[in-house]
Amino acid sequence: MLDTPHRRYNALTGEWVLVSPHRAKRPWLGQVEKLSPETLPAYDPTCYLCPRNERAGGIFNPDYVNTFAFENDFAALLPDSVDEVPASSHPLFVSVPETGHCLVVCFSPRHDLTLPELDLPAIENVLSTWAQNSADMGNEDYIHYVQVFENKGAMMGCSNPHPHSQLWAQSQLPNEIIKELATQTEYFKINNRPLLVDYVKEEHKRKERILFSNDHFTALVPYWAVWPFEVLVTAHRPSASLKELSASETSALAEVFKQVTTRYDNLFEISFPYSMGFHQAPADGQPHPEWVLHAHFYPPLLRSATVRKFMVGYEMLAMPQRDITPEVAVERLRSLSDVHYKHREK
Ligand code: H2U
Ligand code: ZN
Repeated sequence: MLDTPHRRYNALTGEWVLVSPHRAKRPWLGQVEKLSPETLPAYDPTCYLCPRNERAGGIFNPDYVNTFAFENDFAALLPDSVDEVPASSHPLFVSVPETGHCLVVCFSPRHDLTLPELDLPAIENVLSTWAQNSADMGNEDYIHYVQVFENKGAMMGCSNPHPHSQLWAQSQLPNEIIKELATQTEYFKINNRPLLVDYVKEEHKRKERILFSNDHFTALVPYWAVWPFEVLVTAHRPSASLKELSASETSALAEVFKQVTTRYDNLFEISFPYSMGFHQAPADGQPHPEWVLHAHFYPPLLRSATVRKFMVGYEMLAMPQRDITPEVAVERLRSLSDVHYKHREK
């Protein structure tokens, strides 16, 4: 069955993906991506994220030593846009106001160190910064959801190589969370157990798609993965947010992040581009026993450092489609060293 075209159901979004394993061998004469320069300075005087440097509007960054969080100077959401948006009364022209605010979080003062190159305490620091700031934002009265995400690499539209992430807090739930809330709530209603807790247990029984796991978290290429080397990192217990994690859970999550991102970089021996983000439960003050904290890694590369997967044509007009199976993808990632290629002894 796995070598012939088939559809797989994404239990978390309620959507389907078309899998065409036989197609992976087709020749490629299409676009080849440019590689970003590999060696960056530890400090770049022209970088608006490096310590002590000037940002837009003449603000200077502090001489920070760990992580650094600041309000995005070009935020996509504003706290007080309500009065500006005219309400529409026509059912075919619906708009509603949206409010919120956005942070940028630098991982460290180092301009040149991405997540896999940071040591475990530094990765824990990044996780704790995300946890604290998303909890603080979620506690604001008008905020009902906080999205933590990292866009890594120019290929993903990241505008600055200094390793950083963003937090967008908003008053209404975004599309992906609406879908995941519906599927997890429904599953919990029927089974009285969280969907992702059951899913991870079943994946551990099958052992076909696990990339790495420890006591508290598992990284796997999900059964329903859309992107070639997509990874889902999920907690083993029901958990609504990063803030709920104990110290040992935070350490465990840092270890999983280091494992995943190191293998990513080792795959093509480049700084591997991706969009990554956490899905936390809505910050609505309600209990969320159905929710299991998880992160999605969506990397665009397919065959090499320069050939990416495009979500075009059939994907845009019909549904997502993939060539290599999740089982083949995880096997490739699993076979790689967990020592970063830059740190390997020659
Ligand atoms: P991305 O490259 O991942 O988009 O993140 C950079 C963010 O930094 C971007 O959202 C913000 C941009 O708005 N930024 C500032 O807040 N201040 C600046 O001086 C430049 C960029
Ligand atoms: Zn910098």
